[in-house]
Amino acid sequence: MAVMDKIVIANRGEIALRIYRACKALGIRTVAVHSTVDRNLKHVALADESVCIGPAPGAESYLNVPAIIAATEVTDAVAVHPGYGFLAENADFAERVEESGFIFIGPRPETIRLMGDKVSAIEAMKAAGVPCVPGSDGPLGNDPEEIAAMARKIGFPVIIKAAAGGGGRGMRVVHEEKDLVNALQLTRQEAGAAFGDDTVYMEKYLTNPRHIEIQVLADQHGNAVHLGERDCSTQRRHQKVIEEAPAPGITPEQRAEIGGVCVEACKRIDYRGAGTFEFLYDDGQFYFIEMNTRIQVEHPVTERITGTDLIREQILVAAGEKLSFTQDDIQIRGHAIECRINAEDPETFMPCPGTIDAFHTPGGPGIRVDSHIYDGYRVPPNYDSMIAKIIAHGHDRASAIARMRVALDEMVLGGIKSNIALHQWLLQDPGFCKGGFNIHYLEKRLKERGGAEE
Ligand code: MV4
Repeated sequence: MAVMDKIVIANRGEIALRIYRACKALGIRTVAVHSTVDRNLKHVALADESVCIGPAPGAESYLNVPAIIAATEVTDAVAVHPGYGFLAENADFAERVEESGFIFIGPRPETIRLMGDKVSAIEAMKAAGVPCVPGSDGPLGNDPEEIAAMARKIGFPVIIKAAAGGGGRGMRVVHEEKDLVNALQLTRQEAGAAFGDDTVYMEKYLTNPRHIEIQVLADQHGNAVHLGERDCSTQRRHQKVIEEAPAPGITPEQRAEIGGVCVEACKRIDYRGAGTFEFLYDDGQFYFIEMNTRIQVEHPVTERITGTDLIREQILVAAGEKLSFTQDDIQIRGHAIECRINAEDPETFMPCPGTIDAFHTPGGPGIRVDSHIYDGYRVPPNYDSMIAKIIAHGHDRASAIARMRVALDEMVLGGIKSNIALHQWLLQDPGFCKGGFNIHYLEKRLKERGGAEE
């Protein structure tokens, strides 16, 4: 008997296929819910059942809560897996799923809500002993003198962030006191317009940090483990381009310490499912900034170095199973790197949808390709431009990079533009190959290269 009878895959693309595969391996039947332009998706063909939930725009299909709930009801499914993006971190959706009598494969709605508000997330994490960036420790008021005094105490530069923001949306760096009040008002206005919540808070601005995140997994019986860290510093305009695990230079002692802190925090807030603690890492210290309550795009690098199947574990803990391993069972083996392959213009980075007329995946030792595309597949213009992820593993970082270079050279992707050349360029960049660079590195190198970056 399978742990669950039937799961609705409330997503599209590579992650929908990834969820389908995990369900299939567990003997769980699947329902693919899809938009009208997504009838040709690979997981739609493979799933036991499929339901069209609306037209192409995400707002009318993958974000259409009543349609997804109805599809779950009519197919007699027991659970919903939200993947990443779309409704994955929507507390109201998780609540609707549970109120309708289904299992939401993710944290409890209250936890999603707690972490969705960055002010309450930081407050909860600080109380749980997680190191945070020095800051306002709560929402900012409107007294200019009080705010100026706070900024002076924290020390310039500071950053004003929207409580409802996150992932790079709704924030502003302030270098001098004279710019403070104006920056605060602008950020407040933008937050109110964008999120319907104008709550803002202040942190010390770390000028050149790395972005390192800790993967956790918790069951519904009070057990939690961490699966080490990922370095996600290779990004452009808040879009990750390459992720890797473990993070270069992080010692086993540092990993055990910060990982242990995250595990304790999970227990303290009664966390359920997979999650990620996002940190800025600067001068040997970790500073918590946000928590992601979903499976992430880059989960395969963690799977590869820990030998786990995170989607499988998400499903098992959602079904009420106990974690099948302890912290001591988790060993970090080798190094893994992920390149996100996007259908985009290599110069302008603009999305470039179109029909794929040739596709050959790389392979060989240590290579994994997570992708839903195939020869003849048409990449629709309506969604994210990521069409594949290549994950390379090796006994160390250098061998993972060497294997990734071979894989990128081997990959054939015809009919559309892609960022494969960007990855090939980065993988021979001396600074990238050295490792341990900060979040501004890629943008700096692109600027030096000239062209797209003004
Ligand atoms: C910061 C920061 C520096 N200092 N907070 C951007 C995304 C959002 N998750 C938080 N972000 C940042 N918060 C303080 N106190 C710099 C960034 C930041 C960043 C963080 C992670 C990855 C890429 C980034 C790119 C620019 C800025």
